[in-house]
Amino acid sequence: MRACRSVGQLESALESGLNASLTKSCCKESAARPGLAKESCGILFFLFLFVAFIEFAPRGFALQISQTPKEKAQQSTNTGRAGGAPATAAEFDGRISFEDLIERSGIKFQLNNSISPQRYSIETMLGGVAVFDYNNDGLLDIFFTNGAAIPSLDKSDPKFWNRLFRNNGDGTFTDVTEQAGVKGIGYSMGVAAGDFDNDGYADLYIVGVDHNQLLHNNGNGTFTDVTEKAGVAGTVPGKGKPWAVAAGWFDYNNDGLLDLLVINYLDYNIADCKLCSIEGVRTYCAPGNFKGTANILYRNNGDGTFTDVSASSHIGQYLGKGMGLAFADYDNDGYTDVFISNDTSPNLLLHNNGDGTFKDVALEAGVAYTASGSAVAGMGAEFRDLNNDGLPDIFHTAMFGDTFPLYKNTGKQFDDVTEVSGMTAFSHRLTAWGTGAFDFDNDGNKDLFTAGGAILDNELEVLHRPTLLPNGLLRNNGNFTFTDVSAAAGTAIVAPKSHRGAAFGDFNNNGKIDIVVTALNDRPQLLMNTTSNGNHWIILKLVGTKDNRDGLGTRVKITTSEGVQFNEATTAVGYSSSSDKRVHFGLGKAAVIDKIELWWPTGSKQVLTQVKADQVFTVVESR
Ligand SMILES: [Ca+2]
Ligand SMILES: [Ca+2]
Ligand SMILES: [Ca+2]
Ligand SMILES: [Ca+2]
Repeated sequence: MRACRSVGQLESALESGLNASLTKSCCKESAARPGLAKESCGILFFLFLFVAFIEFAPRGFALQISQTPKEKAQQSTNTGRAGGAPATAAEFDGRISFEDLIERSGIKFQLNNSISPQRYSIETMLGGVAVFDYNNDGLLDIFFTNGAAIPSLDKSDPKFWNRLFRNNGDGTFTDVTEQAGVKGIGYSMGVAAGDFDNDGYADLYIVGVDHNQLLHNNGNGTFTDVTEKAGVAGTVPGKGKPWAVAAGWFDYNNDGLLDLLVINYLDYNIADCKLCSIEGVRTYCAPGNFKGTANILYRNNGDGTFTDVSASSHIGQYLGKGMGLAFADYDNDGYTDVFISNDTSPNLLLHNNGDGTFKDVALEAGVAYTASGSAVAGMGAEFRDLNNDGLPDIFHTAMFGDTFPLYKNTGKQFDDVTEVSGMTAFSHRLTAWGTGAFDFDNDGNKDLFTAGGAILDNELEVLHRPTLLPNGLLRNNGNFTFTDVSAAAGTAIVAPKSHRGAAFGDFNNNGKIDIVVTALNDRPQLLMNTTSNGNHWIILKLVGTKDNRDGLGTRVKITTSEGVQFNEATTAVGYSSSSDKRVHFGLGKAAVIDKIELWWPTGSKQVLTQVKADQVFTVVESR
């Protein structure tokens, strides 16, 4: 969050007038509309692929397919769409497309930030969303964080409750907030789902301005607040409870137990916080008006309690203004590392030394600043291998004028490839929060999604730029270049809103990654992936036995007739949000995976061969 860095930036912003991105998107959309002949051609091609799939689908594989009945039912009855709506011709030309099905989903949630004339700064930072299966029926459910009254930070009015929606498997969801006991307390921001006690049920950690909360999943549809017993209230000695925006689960010491990293934002107290104006108009303060804070690392003791190891791990010595959090073992030494995008202060790349300590190597690795030496307004973060060379790369969103930095992992350091990748042209006039790298068209290359929205709710008045911004969709061309396909991906992608958090997962188990996006003082978007190109896919559900039950931190390599791909099991993706733990791969034309190699965090390697495509496949860690 940054209102403006300098008078010069403000002046250039004023000169620039209205953000051209919306106009650009609209023009491209009309120019890109396919003609009838192309649509007909696409339909015939799809039919050919469908017949070919039926004819040549491989049979009789040795490995057992492990799916829940609902997963099987979903796949057999739903070949591409939620809600059972008929396919439109536009879906058959193979391009990435999404449709917002929130209206028919039954999800009545509205993200309520309780905006006040004082503009206390916290209002613009909401909110996160988690995509996880809380009741283990094979269907991804959705949890939203929510605000509270201001300045009391009281959540007793139902319009401020956090909300849990159960996926019914037919495109609709049921609000189970009250029965589950997950209304929450205080002004909530981020959420992280993870099974911290390895009982097979995903638990929730929620962070916020004044309260963090650990909710244990009881396995019967209810949750119990165990924050106090577990010792994870999010307080810092001598500092009280800092304003936290994100958290993530990972096993930093490879003992089979998920540990918890809490990302704190600013040294802030609503009772005496600074209030700011631009040219006499009250608006949100730039982060430069506040000090940064330390983050918190909690080590899981395995008995329902955690120990604050921020000091001994050295995590606590690195101050920042943390926004985005993402995990990956970027140097393949078997220990999960941490990337944190900071708001107007240098990013952190915390190398896991394997002895319980971390060292910030962002500067020497080349990810602290952009190529021009700037510490930009880091927002949501992603840490995934974008060119399938086995080395996880780094991407994060930022604000208008920054461009969104993209860093290619060369094995020795990271190269800033923002300009040559096409990211500058796409993003230099955009502001975005949530992000994620997923293969939306199942062609074997992970694409990028960005959730757009200006930082100020009165951006138009004070900076002469629109407050509501479109989302962005970038198709990965496979050679570290990306093509902006937002306008062609459907009106839901480019619909301007104050988008914030985004979480990713396959809600109807059809192999295409869907997205849920929050928007300030608005309904969320339920972006169902309607891409139709006949490409194959697999979703791996990892079950750790020696390792953490969710398998988070497991590195996965697959080999098919089309080459090799890499991914890693993580739920910490983007901004304030938590995505499906299952590992997805698009397979292109390959209907079989010749080899799946898994490196579990505690050190064992597992190899599977000849696995059939187009299924949710459970991999239990071999003992
Ligand atoms: Ca479920
Ligand atoms: Ca659990
Ligand atoms: Ca590592
Ligand atoms: Ca792709």
